Amino acid sequence: NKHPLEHGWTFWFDNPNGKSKQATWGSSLRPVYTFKTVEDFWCLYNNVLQPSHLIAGADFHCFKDGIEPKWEDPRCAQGGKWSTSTPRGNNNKATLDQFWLHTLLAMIGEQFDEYDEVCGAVVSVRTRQDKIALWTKTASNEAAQTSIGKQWKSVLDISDKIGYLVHEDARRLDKGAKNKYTV
Ligand code: M7G
Repeated sequence: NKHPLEHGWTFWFDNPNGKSKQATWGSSLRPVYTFKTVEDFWCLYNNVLQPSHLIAGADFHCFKDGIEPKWEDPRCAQGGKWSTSTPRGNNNKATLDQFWLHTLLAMIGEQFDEYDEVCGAVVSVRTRQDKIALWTKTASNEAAQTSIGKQWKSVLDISDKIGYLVHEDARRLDKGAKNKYTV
């Protein structure tokens, strides 16, 4: 008897070898696995889903079933993301795996008070600095977002400030976009 989760969740993978400056963003982004039970989550996680298995340039996305990990998805379009990068150093990869696992467990266990606001999470392996982000639905809802941001920091056990970037600002201003909230 498997233990069902509140929602199904889908893992998406973006093949960095398929990326080029000319290619349209997201053209190599594909849903790869959907899980609906605790047991299936662990099976996937243990076999494939640790970020330390990824090569530089790759991302894992884990989103609520039915939500695409794109600004363009109607559930994401008015939203934004909290993000943090892992500290440099020897334990970098272990820390990234731990951040990712703790984020996934908090999401699929619906641990956030405003769990309905959560769309999904993204981990990005980059040569300079790895990063992880938590996407939420309604950027204008400051109370919900700051509550999620604070809870996420406690899930990750970090005390450094984290910022919330609105997708629409990222879309319009790219690297010039500024955080809307910090906690
Ligand atoms: P990034 O999220 O800043 O991180 O994305 P990265 O550089 O470490 O990969 C870089 C660029 O990809 C952005 O400036 C956009 O041009 C594009 N991009 C990223 N996302 C998440 C989206 C998206 O959801 N939709 C579209 N159309 N472009 C995106």
